[in-house]
Parts: sequence; structure tokens; C-alpha cells
Amino acid sequence: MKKLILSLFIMCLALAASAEDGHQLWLRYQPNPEPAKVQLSLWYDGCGTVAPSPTIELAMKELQQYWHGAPITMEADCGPMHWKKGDDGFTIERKADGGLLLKAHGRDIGLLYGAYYLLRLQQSGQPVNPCEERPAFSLRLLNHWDNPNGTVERGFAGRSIFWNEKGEMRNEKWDAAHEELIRTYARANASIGINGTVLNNVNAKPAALSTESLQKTKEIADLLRPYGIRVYLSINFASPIKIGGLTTADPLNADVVRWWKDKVNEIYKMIPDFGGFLVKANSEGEPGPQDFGRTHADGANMLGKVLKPHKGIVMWRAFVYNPQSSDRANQAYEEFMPLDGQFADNVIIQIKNGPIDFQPREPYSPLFTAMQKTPMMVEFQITQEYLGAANHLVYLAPMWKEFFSFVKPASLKAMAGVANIGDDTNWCGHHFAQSNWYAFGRLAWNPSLTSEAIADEWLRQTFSLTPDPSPKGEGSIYSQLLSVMLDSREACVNYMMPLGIHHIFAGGHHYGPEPWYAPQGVRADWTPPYYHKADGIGLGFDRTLNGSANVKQYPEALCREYNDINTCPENLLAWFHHVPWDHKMKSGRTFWDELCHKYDEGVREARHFLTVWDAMQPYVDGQRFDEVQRKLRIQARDAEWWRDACLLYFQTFSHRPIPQDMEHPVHNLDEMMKFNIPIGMYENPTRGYTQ
Ligand code: GCV
Repeated sequence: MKKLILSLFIMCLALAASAEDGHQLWLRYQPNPEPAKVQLSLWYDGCGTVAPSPTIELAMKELQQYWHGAPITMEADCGPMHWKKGDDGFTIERKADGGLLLKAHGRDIGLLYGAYYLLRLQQSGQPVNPCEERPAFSLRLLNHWDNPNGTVERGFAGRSIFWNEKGEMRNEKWDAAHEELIRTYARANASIGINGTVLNNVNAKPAALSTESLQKTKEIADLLRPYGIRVYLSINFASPIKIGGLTTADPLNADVVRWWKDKVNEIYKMIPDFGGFLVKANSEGEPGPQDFGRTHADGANMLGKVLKPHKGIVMWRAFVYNPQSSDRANQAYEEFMPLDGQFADNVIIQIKNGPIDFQPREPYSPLFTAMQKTPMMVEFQITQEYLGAANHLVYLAPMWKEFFSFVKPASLKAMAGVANIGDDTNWCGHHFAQSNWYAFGRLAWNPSLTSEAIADEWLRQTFSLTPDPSPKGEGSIYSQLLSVMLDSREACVNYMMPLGIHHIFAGGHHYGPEPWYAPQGVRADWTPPYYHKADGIGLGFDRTLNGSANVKQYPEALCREYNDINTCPENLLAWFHHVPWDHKMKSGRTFWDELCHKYDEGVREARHFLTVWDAMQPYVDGQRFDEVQRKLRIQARDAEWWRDACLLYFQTFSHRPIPQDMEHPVHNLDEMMKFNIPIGMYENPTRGYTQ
């Protein structure tokens, strides 16, 4: 044990001294000088041996290269009766001779997952015990919002890793390096159990289905396959018109159906294990079946039918809203509930975790508990569109766990996450944003893992942090850093939009505060005043039975709880109520005073994160230390900017003083109102407010 601690300590010192760019993610296994003892035992229906698949070869290679423990026997029944059956799981047993037995439940990928499981335990210093592991969801998918020109919508980590500016997968010059990049991406995903990836933006260009583009998709699929990852594509519902030369895309039109059938056949000829389609229809200007007088079910089922013979699926998004409605939060429910039970069995409705749009805090989308007869999956956003982009350290597992405290994982078929990955050297733009990719995969495998356990294993693997014999001792730097991760989401809510306020971001790029943003001609539901409704009386959206009645979409007990301002959880107060400025809060303060204190608390937390990180300097390599420090400085300044902008702006309605017992704004409202960051939705701002 002493030896292990000493070598980890030395490793930490060595790491601190050497430069590190973060490209290795959490995969920092130490190679063996000699291959580890790993044996294969594969058979065919109990009567013959079979050759290992590329996936099994990978598992073998990973363990031989990096496993330092007891000899391992890997075992699988590869007969047609078993192969491809069963789940993606595995079992680990201890043999009488002290060796380990790793058995796939059915599919070869179980052995690769088992290999990464063992390496994770080794890397994070945890013991290996007999276990049986199986994923909670059979589909664990990343959604890339990558455009064919190489930009990434809401991408803050550079450009697409799949498509270059010419809309090509790759060109001659970066062939080998690019293939390596895709393989590393696949390996990282496999190490956390992700088994599917949608390669293009849901705002899909019809050309994604051109034969030329499909050829590139096939090349990517070939690289990902050994890692157990299937590819999927987002499709544009008007493709039959745009690239098929038809005059309609009506899902009930025979020519349209034939066009989709032919296209799907073409895809499966090239990619026999193609996963299926993701569809954003009749949403934010994207075409859909309603353009032809048909329903979401008509559109989804037509696609489901043509994919079915190939075992493909349709993920049909419920992210719909129109400018006329009086409450955007009501709309997905209003459009989809009447269709409950009408979807084909290979169609899954993909629903964002909240009813509006990936806000720092939202209640869960009521569709999840309302729809009873329709397969559903949740869509989380790993990329931080509304959480400080790649500048803020915000660990998202607590947010996703909050969702699962309301929505039972067993009620869902699958979990999708909008990826935060780009071609930046460190993949995610911020070293700590890697933890969100990691946490997404771990929760998709096992949603009952705690946020703390995931953060702990990620930190240990990513930063090789065990600098002292009691690294988790009360008050140790390590435990403070762990707390930073665990507290970071709530801190972000506090300095951006506490107490249920939502969608008060800058227009367009969504970075920074702009609660006043309401230019003429912009649809109301794209402007913050639509959501905060600040006036002389108070702040917040009345979604009670006297207001938009959104509360009615929740189960009865929750409806009652949310509807009453005295029982509604305070962290959702302004989501469900127009809260009077003098409303008495549990703390005894008025709502206005509480709001001021929450913002200030957020600022103090963001500053504290920087203080903790500064103390990490001796234990972290120089490059990553500096890069994270720079980002934490931006975050602390941004938190101040958010507090000052929001409080000074809302004060013009509340006409109440900022309490004496907190720090007062240091920026001027008129100057902040003139400030804007000249970027679009494809890049990370280099800094926030600079006055
Ligand atoms: C891909 C929000 C984002 C858009 C995104 C959309 C969606 O509106 O701002 O960038 O488009 O959600 O999820 O479809």
C-alpha cells in the first residue's frame, strides 16, 4: 500500500512538472513493460471455438497493455443463439487461483466495457470486487450539433471533429491524424459506455443524405464500429423535395414513402448497422409533417416503417413551440399528449429535460410523467449553451440527478446528450467540461450513481490526484476541489438566475445577461421580458391555475404544490409565480432581498472556486493549472457581471434598495446595456464584460 501511495505521489510530482494539454481526457493508463496475462475463452454454442471480433481484440489489447493486476480470463459464448442477444453488460468473478474471470452477458462489447471497468478501478485506486454490470438504458447517445461546413451549433470547443469546412469528412493531408482522432473519440466513449452518436446537427441540411455525404458517414461508422458505437443521422424532413426532386414531402404520399424507402435501403447497404434518424420537425423553422397537414405521428411513423425492416429507429424530438402561444412551457405537452399511444414501436419521442430549453434550472418536462403509451427518451445538453459556455466550471451531474429525482429512469428508453466536443486539443474547451462528457456516459450506464462518486472517479483519473495519504480527509485540498465541482451548478444558478428566473440571456449567442433584450421585430418568446415579466408588482411567469395553467400538466400532488406560492419550492418560485417583491421568503427576507443575496452568494462562490484552484498549483501540471485558472478568473468576473446587470435592471422595477449586508454592484447599468459580444452561436467568447 505504502509503495502504491509513494508511486502515486511521485507520479503527481512528475505530472506537475510536465506540460499537459488535456488531450488524454480521463484515459491516462500507465503502460506495462510486458503484456499483462490475459486469456480468451470464446466458443460457439458450446461446440467449437471462434475467432475474436475486432471489439474483443480491442478489449484484449487494452488489458494487455494497461492492466497491472491479477491474470484475467475473458469469456463469451459467441454462438448465434447468444451472440447479439442479451445486454451490453458483463460479470466479473474471482477464480479459485486468484485470477479474474470477465464474462460478457451476450454481446462482444460487454468484454470491452468490462476491460474499461477494470482499468477505471485501477486508475482511480478502487478495489476489484465480483460484480454484475448492465446498463440502465440500451441506447446511450451523443447528439452532435455539427454542420457540414465544420461549425458546431452551440459548440464552444472549436470546430467539428467529423466534418471539415468543405463538408468533407477528411482530406488527404489529415487522413491518418484524423482517423486517430476519431478512434480516440470512440475509445473515450466506449470507456464510459456510450454506444451511439448522431453525427450532424438537428437543424439538418438535406445534403446529409446525399450519396456523397453518406459515403463519409460510412467511413466514420467503420471507425466507430469496433468500439460498439453505431452512427445515426439527423434528417431534414423536406429532403424528398430538397434533394429528391419531388414536389412534396407529405409523409402519406406514396412517392415520398418510396423515396425514403430507397434512401434507407441505400444507407443500409453502406452501413448495415446504421442506428436510425433523429428528427427536429416543425420547430424553429425546420420543416415537418404539419407543413402538409399531417401530425408528428404521421411523420414519425412513416420513417419508422421504412427503418423497421433494418431494425433502425426514429428519435422524434418534442422540442416544439410557436410564437403565438401565451406560454412556451405548455406547448410540447399540448402538441404531443393528444398523440400519446399513436407512435410506432420503433419511434422514441426525445424530450429535453425541461419544458423550455436547457436552462440552469427548470422543472422537469411534464410530458415525462403525462405520456403513458409512448416510448420516451431524455435529451440533456452537455454543451453549456446556457451555463457559461466553455468559460465556466459547471459540473452538470447534479442537474441531471435532479431530473432523475422526478422522472424514473425505468420510464425511459434511452438517454441522449448534446455533445460538448470539438477539435480543440482538450476536446471540450475547458478541462473541467470533460467531466460533463464523462458524467453523461456514466449516468447513461447507471443513473443511480451519485454525482460525488462520478466526480471523484473523474478527478482521480483525469488529474491523477492522490497527493497525500489521506486525500479525502476533511478539509483537504482534494475534498475542497470535489466540493467545487459539486457546488458549481447551484453557484451558476445563483449568479445567473436564482429563485426560478429563466431565459434572461443575451440574444443570439446566449452568453451573459441581457434581461432587457427585446428588439423590435424579434418574436416575443425569444426575448427575456417574455419570461421574467418584471413590473412594479414583482417578477416571474404566472403559470398557476390563474395564469397559464402550466401547473396542470404535472401530476396532481405536484400541481398543488407548484400552484401555491407558499408551498412552491423557492428555487422554482419565479418559474411558476409572478412573485411580489415583498413576498416573505423562508429566510424571513423579502423576495427582493433574497434575490439580491442569492446573486451575491453566487459571486462569492465563483470567487471561492478560484481560491481553491489556486491552492491546487503544486498538484497539477503547469499547463492545465494555468488554463483552468484563466477560465475561473473569467467565471468570477462574469458572475459579478451577471449580479450587477440583473440586480440593477430589476431594481428599475422593484424600486427597492440593495441590502446593506452584501457587496453592492460595481458596474453601471447603462454601460452594461450597451455592451455586447460580437460572436455567433458557433464559438466560445474569449471573455465576458470588460469595462
Ligand atoms: C439546434 C435552442 C438552441 C438552438 C438549438 C435548439 C434545438 O433553441 O438555441 O441552437 O438548435 O435549441 O434544440 O433544436
